[in-house]
Amino acid sequence: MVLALLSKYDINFTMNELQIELQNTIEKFRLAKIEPHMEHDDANEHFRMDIFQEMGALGLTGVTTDEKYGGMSLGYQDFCVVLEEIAKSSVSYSVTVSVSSMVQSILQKFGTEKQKQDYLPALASGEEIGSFCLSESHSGSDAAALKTTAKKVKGGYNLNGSKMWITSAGYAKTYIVMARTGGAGAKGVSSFIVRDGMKGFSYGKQEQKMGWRASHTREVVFDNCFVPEENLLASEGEGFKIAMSALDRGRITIGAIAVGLSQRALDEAVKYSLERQQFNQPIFDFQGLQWMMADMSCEIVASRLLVERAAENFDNDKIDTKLSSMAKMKATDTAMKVTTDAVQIHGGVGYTKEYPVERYMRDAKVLQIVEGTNQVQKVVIARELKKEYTR
Ligand code: COS
Repeated sequence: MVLALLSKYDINFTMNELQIELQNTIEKFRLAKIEPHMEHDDANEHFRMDIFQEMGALGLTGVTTDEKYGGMSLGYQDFCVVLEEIAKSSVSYSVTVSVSSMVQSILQKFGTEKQKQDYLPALASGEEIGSFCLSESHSGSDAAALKTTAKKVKGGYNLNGSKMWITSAGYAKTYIVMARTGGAGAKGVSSFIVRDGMKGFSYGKQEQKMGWRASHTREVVFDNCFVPEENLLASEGEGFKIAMSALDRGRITIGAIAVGLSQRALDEAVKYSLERQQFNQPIFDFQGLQWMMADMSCEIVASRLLVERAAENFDNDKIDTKLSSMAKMKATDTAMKVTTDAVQIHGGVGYTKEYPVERYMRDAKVLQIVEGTNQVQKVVIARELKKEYTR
């Protein structure tokens, strides 16, 4: 079976036994449970909580969370294998898992014991989803300019403002919200745990998106939303650093999702080009197409190795902001290029909904934008370079 062999060749040479087992389990699951719905759910912007909860039952929704709180206590290299495999069928579900896990990583790193016990088990088990709220209408790349305020009042804080483009908003239950408790800039930002159903917390418009259509993206609104003191994470003024350090991890996981998407697009392109005949031969036999697919394959392997190395550093407690940004940028630019080429190789039908590659191309675009645009990644990489060279 050409497709399966291709899909696994590139990856197996660096995977350990546990990762191979994880990949096999997820492959069976995604082909049986996710793949059959994707066409319909993409067309109808439909998210299925039961799929997420089934992934939870397999342990996939709390991979890096401590066993003590119901997670699998695995590393980021293992988590990348998980996300990559889910993304081969659905970027939407892979992203939902990734963002919910980023929320868990924040709670695990910065939460008090009580906060961990209160929120982690439901998130790790997949019973609930977590959401990360940093961006606002006027502060996307310039995250430290956020305007949502958290005013100190008796027993807690009153939140006012709104957050934009929030993944899973509406069906997530736990939201990590960055809001301003102090003056202008990064040092005035704090992080809070906000729960669905809190008074003054509501949902704004749901975005109509080009891709990631089975995952909802929505505005969240705070109108005198009272958040008790015990929901502050770490201490006042730490919020921006909490968000940035979470993004160091999140960017690696977006890279892993991009690798899975790219691999699937290559699988489909090779399969189609071996079947499609023109001028009395499979179009695969034309050197022009062979070179395209050779380049696609090479870029995917390079991206995967970069993502793996970034994840390995995290697993070894070597926080490497520069490598996270490199992995995100390289893997997502690769996904955009590879999915575009996959459409090209399919020709006219590639542009129609008869084949899934048009969805892959739409899903790829936003990977270059979320968790910091790839232009922001270059800013981060350049700043780290400057630090290294002027130390
Ligand atoms: N980990 C921990 N702390 C970090 C950090 C990181 N990765 N990056 C920055 N910080 C700290 C800095 O050390 C600094 O603290 P000190 O003043 O105590 O040294 C503080 O945070 C402010 O950092 P900086 O001055 O670099 O902030 P800038 O306003 O210049 O912003 C960028 C930097 C552009 C890199 C940041 O705003 C960014 O990443 N923007 C993109 C936002 C994003 O990804 N949004 C997506 C939301 S989720 S879809």
